[in-house]
Amino acid sequence: MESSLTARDRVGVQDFVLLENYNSEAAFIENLRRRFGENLIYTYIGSVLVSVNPYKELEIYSKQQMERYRGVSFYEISPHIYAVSDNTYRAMRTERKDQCILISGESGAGKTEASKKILLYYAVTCPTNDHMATLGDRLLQSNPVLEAFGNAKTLRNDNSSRFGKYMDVQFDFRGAPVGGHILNYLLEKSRVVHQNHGERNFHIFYQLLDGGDNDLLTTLDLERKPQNYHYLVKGNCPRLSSVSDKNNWKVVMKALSVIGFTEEEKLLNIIASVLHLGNTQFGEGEEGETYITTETQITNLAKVRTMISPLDFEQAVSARDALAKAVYGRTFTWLVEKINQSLALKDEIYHSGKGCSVIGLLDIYGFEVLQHNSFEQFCINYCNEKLQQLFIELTLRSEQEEYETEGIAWETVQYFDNKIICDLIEEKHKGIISILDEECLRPGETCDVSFLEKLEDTLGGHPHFVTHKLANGKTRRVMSREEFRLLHYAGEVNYNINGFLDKNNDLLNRNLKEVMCQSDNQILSHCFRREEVIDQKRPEMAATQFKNSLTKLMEILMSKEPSYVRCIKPNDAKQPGRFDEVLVRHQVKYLGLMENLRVRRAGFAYRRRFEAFLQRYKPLCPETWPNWHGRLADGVSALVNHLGYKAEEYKLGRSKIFIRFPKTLFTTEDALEAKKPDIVIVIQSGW
Ligand code: AD9
Ligand code: MG
Repeated sequence: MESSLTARDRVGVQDFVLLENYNSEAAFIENLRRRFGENLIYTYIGSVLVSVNPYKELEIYSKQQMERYRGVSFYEISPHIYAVSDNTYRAMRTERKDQCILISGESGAGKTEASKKILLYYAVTCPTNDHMATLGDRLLQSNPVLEAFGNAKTLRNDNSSRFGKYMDVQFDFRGAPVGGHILNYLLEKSRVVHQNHGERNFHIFYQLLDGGDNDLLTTLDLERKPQNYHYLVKGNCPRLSSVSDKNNWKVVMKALSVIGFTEEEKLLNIIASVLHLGNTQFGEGEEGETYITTETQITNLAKVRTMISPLDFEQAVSARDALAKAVYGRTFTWLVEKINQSLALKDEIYHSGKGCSVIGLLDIYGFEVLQHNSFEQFCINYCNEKLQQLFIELTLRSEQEEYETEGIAWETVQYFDNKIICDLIEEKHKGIISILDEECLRPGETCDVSFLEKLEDTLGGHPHFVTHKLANGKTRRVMSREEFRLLHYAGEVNYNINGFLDKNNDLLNRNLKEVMCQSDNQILSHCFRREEVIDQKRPEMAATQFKNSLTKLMEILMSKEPSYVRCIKPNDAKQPGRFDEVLVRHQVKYLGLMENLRVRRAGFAYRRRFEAFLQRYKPLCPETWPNWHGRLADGVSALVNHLGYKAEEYKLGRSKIFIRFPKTLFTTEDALEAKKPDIVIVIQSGW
């Protein structure tokens, strides 16, 4: 604990519950800023870890650091992602209850880095199981592979995850990692065919072109320059200063081999085909029919098979793009399946009857507000609403439960319940997703505009829904006629409806599916099943699929004991040492950190188990020093009486002491600090 007054002034408090004025947002941010200035990027709110992205390498992740955190109580040592990793692990071991760590924060805030550090901690510090000695490596190596295929450079993050990821790590009865399983959510497929200015396509394309050797590129008939490929030039950003595509290519190829992958050739063929597909140009015939004008592309594409169909020009372009998206998206899902096979728990462990426990890691896209927000942002922000709801429910519930088990009266806390926004989006028949599905299915002329009208008819008057028509000039920002605005818990977002129906439909020309089924490339024939072509039933629409997968995810998370890491991005320039207060304040607000702190401090700033409290402060009281032999509660009583705590300053629960004001604790800490030389002398003289 950073105890002396001067240190506290300089580096702030390491747990926000110790802030004198816990209702003040300014004090909260000042505390973050001070700590950030000292490279102390981690701070607690009770057991929640707040992390500020340093945008530079800090020397705090070494093996020695891991050792420092092993088996050490949360509060004895400075806050760290390793402390959360270790505490979660120990809770799983001692309580035999499955755990999960939920990492949230906006794009670029450090979620993926945090999840990698947690995984590294387990891979390095946990015992190994003889059967699964390499599992730790495979768990770690799944990251570069998934990042190559699922991450991209965006304006906000040079390595932005464009899919959501939930990973279970399974441990055997001895605490060794023995298996893993990944669930992936909604890859942003539209990026395959289009990128906004300053952004890139998925990393793998550039890695292949930059890192693949000459023979490989010749076989795939690819040229080195990304500029030669339509699908790679939309963002006008072929290279990144912060990333070496060539080195990463090597890393990814090595990772694939650690995972035990044998289908590189087929996989790269698909990646190359997507590029060739993007370069396929169409011409218009005399009778309006479309023909393909680029011969080389067709020869190449024939390797995965393709065909010509009577479509007009626009239809042909959109069918081509739909095919590219489908091929890439399904290949990504296939890749996740492959990784899962490699991480799968071995039968002999599964059937050993000794039971496994699980730690789940959730690293999912953060709340996004762009200049132009579309269907993808709608889904991403909906997901964040759900996670916020879970967070509120679980933190409140666990606080209440703790008060009850300790026999201390619960004091109600006011907070904003975002259920109303979740309902607005997901409610059956009346919610935005239902209305969107209905519009997609309605026969006759439907379009994005009719969808917007339907939304206005059904949802007009909802306090969190606004459109140009409904706004009546009352809104702060002028809205276009093609937008609807949602007042999310994290702020207002305008969604442009163009493309909503198409993206939700996610339809692929049946003939194209048929061709893919027949492909000689086994990955493709696996991804496009014959049954799908024969089956006349319409598959679920994209938003509904996403909603259902989120419902399942919430069930998984609810069944586990959660820990939280809340990530904050200090500036938009991706630079070290810059702390933009306005930006941080916004995140503190929408991550609900002030509410979190209020809930945590409802009544009491600080709580500690009797034995931990006694152990730390026993030198301050002759009755408890050097050892207390009676009941723990009596020892704590004797101690606080001696220290002169007044009745209103604290309460004794069944196993913990609850202290109302930080000041009380600081005074005690300062007394301990002042006493230290004496204690050292006592210890040295062999007491
Ligand atoms: V997104 O929603 O996937 O776009 P994330 O995942 O929250 O986003 P990410 O973890 O990718 O962000 O972090 C962005 C960049 O910040 C990284 O590439 C690092 O350069 C940098 N970063 C993040 N955390 C740390 C850290 N603990 N130490 C050093 C960091 N650098
Ligand atoms: Mg990420």
